[in-house]
Amino acid sequence: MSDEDEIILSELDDDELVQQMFDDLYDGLREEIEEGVNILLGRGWQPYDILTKALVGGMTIVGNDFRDGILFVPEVLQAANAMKGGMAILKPLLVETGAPRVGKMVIGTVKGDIHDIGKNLVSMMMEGAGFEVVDLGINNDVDKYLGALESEKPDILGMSALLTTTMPYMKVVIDTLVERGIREDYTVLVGGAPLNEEFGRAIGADAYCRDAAVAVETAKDFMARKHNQMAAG
Ligand code: B1M
Repeated sequence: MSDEDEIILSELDDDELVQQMFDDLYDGLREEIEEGVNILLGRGWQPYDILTKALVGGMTIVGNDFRDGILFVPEVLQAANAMKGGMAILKPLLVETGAPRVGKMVIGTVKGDIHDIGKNLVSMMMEGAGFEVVDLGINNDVDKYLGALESEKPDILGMSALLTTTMPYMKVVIDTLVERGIREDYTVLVGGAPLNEEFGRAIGADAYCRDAAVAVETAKDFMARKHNQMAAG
């Protein structure tokens, strides 16, 4: 592309810019994504709207072409890297709400699974809603979860899985909590693209969360119930 053809992001209107960000995310252009996020912030967009409309929207297109064999792992990794660049700018803005601490959550992606974008988004949104979040990262076996529950004493255990082959591991963790007699000590929330409500129920989770916003609302509901029970008891 010649210099004359170069797209100046700041000269695009909002719709054009979001479309261009879809293309830039697809092409794994981290700096352009960061610039796009900053431009939208400068235009008064809410961080959550940038996250869901520009970044998650773009990642959905990447996901479809990955599924259809048009994109491959290296390209998707670059797209994920570009997405993380945008998320890093938004994180402090989503987290700095001044909300009072409402509870504590330990969250991690299950064993065998290295997808972390959705989990990171959930962590950010939970922190923004006033939860203290301990993020265990990816590829967590049952001992990692149990160790963190023991040392962190959270109200909520969150688990993420993006693969049909790794989602059954959530049941391994929940069954172990039952065996140890500590299942009732925690609210267990699960999420990830291949899950659904039925799966959440079948493995004995308290709730399946379709997205990060639902995770926040569900977590708040469970905390309110817990406080009511404590007040009554
Ligand atoms: Co992967 N991958 N991937 N991948 N990847 C999927 C998941 C896939 C659906 C793509 C496809 O075929 N269409 C497919 C899974 C098929 C299946 O099992 N049904 C797949 C595959 C097959 C694989 C590999 C096996 C590919 C290979 O090697 N041949 C491999 C597996 C590696 C492993 O984990 N062992 C692999 C690798 C990768 C990359 C490393 C390249 C990269 C991950 C980079 C990273 O995360 N750092 C990657 C990516 C990026 C994807 C897609 C394209 C995007 C996932 C994503 O980040 N979405 C994905 C396609 C898709 O999902 N459409 C795909 C954006 C994110 C915001 O959404 O993660 O759904 P999501 O999170 C949401 C909700 O689900 C929910 O809230 C989030 C925010 O709203 N949520 C929770 C998630 N976790 C939660 C936890 C909670 C609550 C809510 O707890 C309380």
